[in-house]
Amino acid sequence: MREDLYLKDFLDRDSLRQIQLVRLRETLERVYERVPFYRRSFAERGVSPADLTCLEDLAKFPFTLKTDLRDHYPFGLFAADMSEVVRIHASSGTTGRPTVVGYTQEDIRIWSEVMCRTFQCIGITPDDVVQNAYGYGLFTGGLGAHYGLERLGCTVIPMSGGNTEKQIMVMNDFGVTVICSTPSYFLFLAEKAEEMGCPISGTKLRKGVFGAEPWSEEMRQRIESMTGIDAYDIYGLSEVIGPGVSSDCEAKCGLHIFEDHFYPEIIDPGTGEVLPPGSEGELVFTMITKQALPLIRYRTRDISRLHYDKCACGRTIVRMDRVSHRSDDMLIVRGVNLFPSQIESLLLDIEGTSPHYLIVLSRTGAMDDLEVRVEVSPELFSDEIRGLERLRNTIGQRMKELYGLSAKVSLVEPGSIERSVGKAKRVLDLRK
Ligand code: DLL
Repeated sequence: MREDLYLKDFLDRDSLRQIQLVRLRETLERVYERVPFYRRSFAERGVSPADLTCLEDLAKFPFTLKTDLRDHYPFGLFAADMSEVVRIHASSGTTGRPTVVGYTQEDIRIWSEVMCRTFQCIGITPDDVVQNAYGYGLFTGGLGAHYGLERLGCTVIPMSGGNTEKQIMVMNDFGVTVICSTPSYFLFLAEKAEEMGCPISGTKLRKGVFGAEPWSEEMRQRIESMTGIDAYDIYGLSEVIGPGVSSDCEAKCGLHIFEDHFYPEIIDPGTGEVLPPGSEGELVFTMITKQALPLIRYRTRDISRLHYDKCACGRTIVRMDRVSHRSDDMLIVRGVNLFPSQIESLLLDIEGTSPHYLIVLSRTGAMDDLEVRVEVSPELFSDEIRGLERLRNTIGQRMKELYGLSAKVSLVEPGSIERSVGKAKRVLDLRK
C-alpha cells in the first residue's frame, strides 16, 4: 500500500478546494505566460489569470477544443521547453493528424501517482502479478498503466496487445492475478482461452482493469459471469494525461476523479454553460498540475454526471458516471437519435446473444437502413432454427418498443465479427 498516495483520496473537501484553487491559479498564469494561443484566447474573452478569485470563476475562461490541438500540431500548445519534455504520446483520430501530447519528468511522476491511486482504488496490491495488455507505443494505455503498477510495487508483465495465444500461456504459467486491457480485447482473450481448453475460470485471475472504450453495465455483468473475475472501469484520455483520470473503486458506483490534478466541470454541450452537480452533460477538464501540456477547460465530448456525496468506500473525491457515449457518436437513423451503447445494453439483456456485435448503417434512396448484427451463443447456433427465429423477433421487438426503430437483425455465427486487440469498432456507417 502506498499510504502517502492513498490518503490523497480522503481529504476533506474544503482543504481539497483550497489546493485546487492555488494550483488552478498557478496553471492559468503558466499558460498565459508561455502559450501564445492562451494569451490570445484569454484576451478575446477579456480575461486574465487575475480574474480567478474562486473555483467557480473558471467558467469565465474559454474552452480548449481538439481542433485547437490539431491547429497547433505538433507541439504548439506546449507550456514547457522541449528540453524539459521527456516523453511524447499521440492518439490517432479517425481522420488526419494525430493529437500529440507531451510530458515533463514531473508530469510522468504525477501520471504514475494517479495510476497507482487507480490500482489502489481497485484493491490491487504489491502481491498481484499483473498482465498489462494495453498497447505500448504512442497510445497512452500501455506505458501509463506500467508506471503506475511499478509505483505500487506489483509484478508487471508488459505484454502489450495482441499475440493472444501467448497471452493465455503467460496468464497460466506466470500465475497472473490481474489483467489490464480494453474490455473488448479481454472478451476475445476469454473466448480464445476457452477454445484452447484453459478457460479463465481455471486461472488465478481475479480482477480486470478495463477502459479506453465505452462499455455498458450489462457488459460488465456478462464479463463477470462468464469468467468469474471482478471487472473495473477506468477512464482517461490522452489530452488530459492518458489513463489515470478516474477509476472505479470496489463499491463500483461511479469513477473517482483524481481531482487534485484534474479539475472537472459538466457543461451543456449546446450552450457551453456549466451545469449543477448531478446533471448530465459534457465533461470538461482543466489540468491543474501538468507542466508540458496543461489544457484549460478541455472539452472531452464524453457525456457523464458528477456526484459529490461521499462514496461507500469512504473516498471524498468526486465520482463520475461511466461514460456510455460521446456527444459526437450519436447515430441519427431515420430521424431517431440513438447511441451504440443503447443497442449494446438491449442486446446483452437478452439471453442467447454474445457480447460481439456490429451496427451497420446504409441507405436505400433517401431511407436509412439499420442492421444489428450479433453473434449468438454456440449452443443456440447449433440449436434448431426456431430458437434463432425467436431470438431475432425478440431483438426486433425490443428495438421497436424501446427506440421506435425497426431494424434488420442478423444472427451470425460465433467468431464471425472481427475482433480487435485495442479499441473495438462497433459501428459501420456506409451512408457517407
Ligand atoms: O483511451 C486512455 C486510456 C487508456 C483510458 C487505457 C483507459 C484505459 P485516448 O486514446 O485518447 O485515451 O481516448 C480517449 O476514449 O475521450 C473516451 O471517449 C474513451 N474512453 C476512455 N476510457 C473510457 C471508458 C485513452 N472507461 C477517449 N469508458 C475518451 C468510456 C472511454 N469511454
